[in-house]
Amino acid sequence: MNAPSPTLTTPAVHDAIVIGAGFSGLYQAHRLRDSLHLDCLVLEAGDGVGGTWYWNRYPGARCDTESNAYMYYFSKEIINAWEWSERYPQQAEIQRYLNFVTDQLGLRPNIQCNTRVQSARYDESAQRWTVTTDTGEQRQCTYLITAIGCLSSANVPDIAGRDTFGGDWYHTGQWPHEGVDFTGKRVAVIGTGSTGIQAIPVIAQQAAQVTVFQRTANYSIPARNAPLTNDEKQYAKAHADEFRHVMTHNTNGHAFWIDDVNVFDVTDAERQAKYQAAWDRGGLQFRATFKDLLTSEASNDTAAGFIKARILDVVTDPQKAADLTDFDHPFAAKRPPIDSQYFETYNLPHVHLVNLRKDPIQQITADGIQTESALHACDIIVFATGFDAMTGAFNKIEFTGRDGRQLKDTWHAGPKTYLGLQIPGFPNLFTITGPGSPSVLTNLPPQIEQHVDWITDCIAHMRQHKVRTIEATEEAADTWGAEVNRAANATLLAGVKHSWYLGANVPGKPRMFMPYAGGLKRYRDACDAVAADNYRGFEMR
Ligand code: FAD
Ligand code: NA7
Repeated sequence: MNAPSPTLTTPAVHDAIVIGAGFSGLYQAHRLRDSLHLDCLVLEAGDGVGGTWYWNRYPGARCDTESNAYMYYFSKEIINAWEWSERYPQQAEIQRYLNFVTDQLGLRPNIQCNTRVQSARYDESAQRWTVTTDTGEQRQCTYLITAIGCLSSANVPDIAGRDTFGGDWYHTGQWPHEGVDFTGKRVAVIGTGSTGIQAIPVIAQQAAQVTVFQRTANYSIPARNAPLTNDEKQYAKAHADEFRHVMTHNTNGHAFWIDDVNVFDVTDAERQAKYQAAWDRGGLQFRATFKDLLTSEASNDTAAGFIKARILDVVTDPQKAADLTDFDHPFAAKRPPIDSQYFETYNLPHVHLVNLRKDPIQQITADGIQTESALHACDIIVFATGFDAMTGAFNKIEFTGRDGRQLKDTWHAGPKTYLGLQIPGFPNLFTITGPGSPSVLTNLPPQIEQHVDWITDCIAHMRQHKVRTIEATEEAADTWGAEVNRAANATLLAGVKHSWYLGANVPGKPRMFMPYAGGLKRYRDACDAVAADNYRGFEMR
């Protein structure tokens, strides 16, 4: 879908430029334009709005967050005008939702699609950013806001021989808009994260043969997706304020609380009953059964054991069952997937599993994937290999800040931010869901609203006090970095050394725990306290 480009009369100098037209960019543009009355332009690489839900069109793509929590809550009008059809919305439905919001807010004239920002340079004398796009166009602005997504830079592993493959290959995050026909095809799927786990059962319904290449065995909880009943739809609207309250006052941004009880506070029988009830209900809420699941290994072992037993109940082939449950990390210490018939799919005779820990990939040949023990012939390879998370989209833009400093140098040893909102040396550059914010560890829409509201209030404050520039100090960023480390080390998450939360999935990427694991409520309180204390840790000039 083509969004109209601004006309030639659009001035080349804007108050604000927002990069990206997903959940973040759309809401940010609305707030800057409609609350602060700024001239705001959104530049988007894709041919339409939607961000993640514009790009990730692989079979089975849907949200793991329940629909009543995967939406904006800032407008009652929008809440009441939109209706989700399923417990977990599919990609196409979320994309429709974001187009609907774009139209409701009348944002299209402010969005220029098919425009990838290549560089952004700060001019200290003019106190402006100059943004250069892939069309060679330059635009300037006082405030530059990145809404470029924490999972928007595809990670396609550079496996030897990839370019010699005679069939077609696709990455799930760059899926062709016309779709892929798997009928009669032999399909190789590399990766068993949330995406692979969603895609594999759907691909298996069409393909003649599916071979899954698993590097790390993954836990998964049944999603138990279903159409929403009219009662459920009405309940969600009638209780919107309550949902919003829960989502903004808990750790994870979802519309449920984490149970305030530890694993060993209950008897074995009570614990099993709680796990079983959560398993039967399905979804990410399984993680909320006990409050110490992510802080105590012994407690986590009980959940891991429960899940393993359920998988063994399902998978009939003993070798597949052993490989699928050969876990090497605590439950939910990496992003926990939820699924529809994932483990059941391995009972189909045309679905095979290769355990890469025992039989690593050597190369891709013209005919398929060669592991140590065999050539797995295929017609299509699907890379469900995830993303260069949190910093990947930043590294694709050449940011030059004050004194000519380059972002890639500043982040040489890992990302450094203050509250995940600003980077020392880069005045008036704001980052939505940047590294150092909770980002991928929480449900994202409520966090995005919080970031955008904070940034908007900050810019309003600057204008009210005739402040031209704001910049995080090095000291504030260092102190916040220490807090991000402390929060990670208080959980089991930081101990999983091969996790993408630490950048371990991308060769050569500095290892640093990037998201803030202290929870959304604590994070919001920290941001509010900084603002209330006259933007402590920022220099305003
Ligand atoms: P994005 O949606 O990633 O949008 C960023 C936009 O910026 C993109 O459109 C991109 O094209 C554009 N862009 C990037 N760089 C440039 C550039 N240089 N120039 C111009 N444009 C640029 N989150 C949840 O909370 N719950 C879920 O269940 C969930 N499921 C997910 C499933 C998948 C498959 C993926 C990939 C992510 C999922 N997420 C989920 C995370 C999801 O990314 C966020 O929920 C949300 O969509 C992020 O919105 P955003 O606007 O911040 O970023
Ligand atoms: P993930 O969670 O990063 O999963 C990627 C999968 O691909 C995971 O199983 C990886 O194994 C595997 N992988 C990555 N690189 C390779 C190579 N080189 N060889 C073999 N296997 C590889 O990405 P998803 O897209 O599933 O999910 C990301 C987010 O999107 C998630 O938060 C949801 O919100 C949706 P590993 O575990 O690294 O050993």
